[in-house]
Amino acid sequence: MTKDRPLVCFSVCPKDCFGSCSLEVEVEKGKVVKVRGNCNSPVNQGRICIKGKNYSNMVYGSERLLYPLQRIGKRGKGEFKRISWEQALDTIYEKLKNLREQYGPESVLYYNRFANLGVMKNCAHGFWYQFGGFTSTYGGLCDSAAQEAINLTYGEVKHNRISDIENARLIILWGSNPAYSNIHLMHHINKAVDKGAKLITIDIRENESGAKSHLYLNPRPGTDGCLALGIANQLIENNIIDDNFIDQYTFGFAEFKELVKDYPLDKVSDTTEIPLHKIKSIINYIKESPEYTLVCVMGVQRYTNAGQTVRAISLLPTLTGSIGKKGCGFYFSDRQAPELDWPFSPEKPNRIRNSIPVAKLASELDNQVNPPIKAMWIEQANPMTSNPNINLLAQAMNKLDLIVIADLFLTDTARMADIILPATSMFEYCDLITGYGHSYIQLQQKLIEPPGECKHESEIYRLLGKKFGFNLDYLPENNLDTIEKIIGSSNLNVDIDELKEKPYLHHSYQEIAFGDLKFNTSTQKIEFFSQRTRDRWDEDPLPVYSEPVENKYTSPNIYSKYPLSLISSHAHNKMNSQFSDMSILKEEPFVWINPHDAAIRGINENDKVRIYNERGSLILKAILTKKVTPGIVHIFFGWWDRVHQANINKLIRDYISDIGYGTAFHNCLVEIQKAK
Ligand SMILES: Nc1nc2c(c(=O)[nH]1)N[C@H]1C(S)=C(S)[C@@H](COP(=O)(O)OP(=O)(O)OC[C@H]3O[C@@H](n4cnc5c(=O)[nH]c(N)nc54)[C@H](O)[C@@H]3O)O[C@H]1N2
Ligand SMILES: Nc1nc2c(c(=O)[nH]1)N[C@H]1C(S)=C(S)[C@@H](COP(=O)(O)OP(=O)(O)OC[C@H]3O[C@@H](n4cnc5c(=O)[nH]c(N)nc54)[C@H](O)[C@@H]3O)O[C@H]1N2
Ligand SMILES: [Mo]
Repeated sequence: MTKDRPLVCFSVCPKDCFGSCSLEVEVEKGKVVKVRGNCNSPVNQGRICIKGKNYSNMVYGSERLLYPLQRIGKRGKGEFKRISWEQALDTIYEKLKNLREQYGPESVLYYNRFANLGVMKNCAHGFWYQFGGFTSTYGGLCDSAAQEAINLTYGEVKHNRISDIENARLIILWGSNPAYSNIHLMHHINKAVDKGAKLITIDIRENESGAKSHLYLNPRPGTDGCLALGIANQLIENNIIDDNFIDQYTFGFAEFKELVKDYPLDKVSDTTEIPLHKIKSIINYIKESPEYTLVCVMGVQRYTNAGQTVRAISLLPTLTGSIGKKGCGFYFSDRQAPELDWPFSPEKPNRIRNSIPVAKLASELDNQVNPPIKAMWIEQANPMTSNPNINLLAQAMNKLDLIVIADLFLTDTARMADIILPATSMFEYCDLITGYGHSYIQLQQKLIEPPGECKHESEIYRLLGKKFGFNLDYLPENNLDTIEKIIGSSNLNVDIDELKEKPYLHHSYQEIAFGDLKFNTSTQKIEFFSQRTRDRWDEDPLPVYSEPVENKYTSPNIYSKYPLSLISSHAHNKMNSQFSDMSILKEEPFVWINPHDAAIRGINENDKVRIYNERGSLILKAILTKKVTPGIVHIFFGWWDRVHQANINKLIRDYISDIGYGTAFHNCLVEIQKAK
């Protein structure tokens, strides 16, 4: 072996994504020089996305924060000076201690989301529990509405091993764009289609996954629940159902059958604005292949009617008995891996105030009383880009006494902070990763030392905990000993050395989800009728359709000024709001608009356009395309204000979903004009 040959190590991408790709990383002289997919891993067989390939630029790029910073100018102006860790932590210690004394621990909002999926994120518990409490958020920006809806209906959120989709004869992609968001699933979908499977796409636009579709349905945004009930009605009327399966494994079918009678074809076509013949066509496809796979991900559940919509859609495969078998099923996400234990928790204080739905952070932050929120600690999150109603959120954050953020980059949120703490990248700490696109547990290895003065959260909390005199046993260091203890207390039948070589699958894993036909709902059956939906959410036990907010029917006054629906999707070159600032992936922000809508506004291809409503306005480049129907404008989510002046969440109000406290990002009306 020559002296300079790079070391090849295995790890995993911890990003909040379906992929959770196994990585092969080349390290040379203590630096990451190349990142590729691990060809021998059952997770990705070498596949990796464009961001993954560019991770070394993320680690070493000039945008990376390397030292603690303190704000010097006005908040939000982005003027900072370099300070030492000692200065940063002393300042934070003094302020937090005083706020706790004066207002109580609940005056601090601890805000953490899911930039990374690892269990080491729990290291914050040890600090905040010993702090005596805090305020936290509940619900989600991502999938909480759908998760809860599926739990209410099936008892668990899981699906077959993704390669099983190759056995499908019919695949319906509903509000999902795996070509961008779940490349492994897309790989198997493509193989299925090459083998002759039929593909149907249901999306408000021509998305990147539907190119090979045999049928395309474009519902009016947020009307998918109505479409699902209409399809159910047709399947039942035409006896394209599996009576035995329904009898044995479901609850409440008689009531459901009555409900769907209210959704005849012509009414469904009117409501969804899908031509009648196309709805008939999907019924025919299901008639030909009653055992089929339905993939339904986030698109349909970013509306105020999210939970009932997902309940209605998820029940369709049940009607034809497409559950618990090869080559069919309902796919949302696969959460079969056991939840990992965190064996270092001190006693939970009784002053944890769980009072802010994250969907409504912008309007609720400033509404908390006894005590009000005075400080915000933010890690693994970029609320000033990724949460709705940003201008309002900025106003509320501007009133705070202290904002601390740990991040790798000077994000829109970091720009609001008083103290910025430089955090570690995925190659600079170890962790255990459980994903949601598959059920493997994988070891993330520490491969290099952090650059500059970057520190992992566990170290930040240990240093700050020392100042407070906290018990450091509850603030474990980030190392393999800690990981080993987590493996032990989580009863995983695997050790670190095995995990270094390959991903781990728990013995309870089902290749074919629900293959045992056991359902963990209150009736132990798949629930058409869900009493829990009423008890927990005060919603109809049946998945009834209701019009979402902010559209031509529910808000005619807003619609008369802002007649276009703004829909945002996740981008191939970003991970939520991450990588927007990386020069190599940087681009001019653009909006898709139908040529008809453009023409009546005198807008031409590549024109700069102002897109606005009463909450805000931004300038983007117009792309004229029939991929969106008239009445809809489409933007990829994640551009920042600081880099692109194109933060679309300025335009979006903070609406919450019916079930699961989700965020209804897609209920948003705007207008567009040529920019002056
Ligand atoms: N490359 C990449 N991968 C990612 C991410 C990323 O940012 N970039 N993010 C990860 C995360 S956190 C998530 S949550 C997932 C998201 O994964 P997906 O759910 O696949 O992504 P989205 O882009 O939110 O939405 C999917 C589709 O829903 C459509 N849609 C919107 N509204 C409606 C509607 O009313 N009806 C119908 N039928 N369709 C509608 C959109 O046009 C879009 O094509 O991806 C994960 N993977
Ligand atoms: N309009 C619109 N808004 C959306 C969506 C949409 O479709 N449309 N999608 C929503 C969805 S599905 C999601 S999941 C949310 C995502 O919203 P967030 O969970 O806030 O995620 P990100 O925007 O990716 O921000 C994560 C931040 O954590 C930082 N980070 C990365 N690694 C580390 C680390 O190890 N330590 C620390 N301290 N920081 C780290 C990153 O640099 C980044 O700034 O956005 C939601 N917002
Ligand atoms: Mo998400």
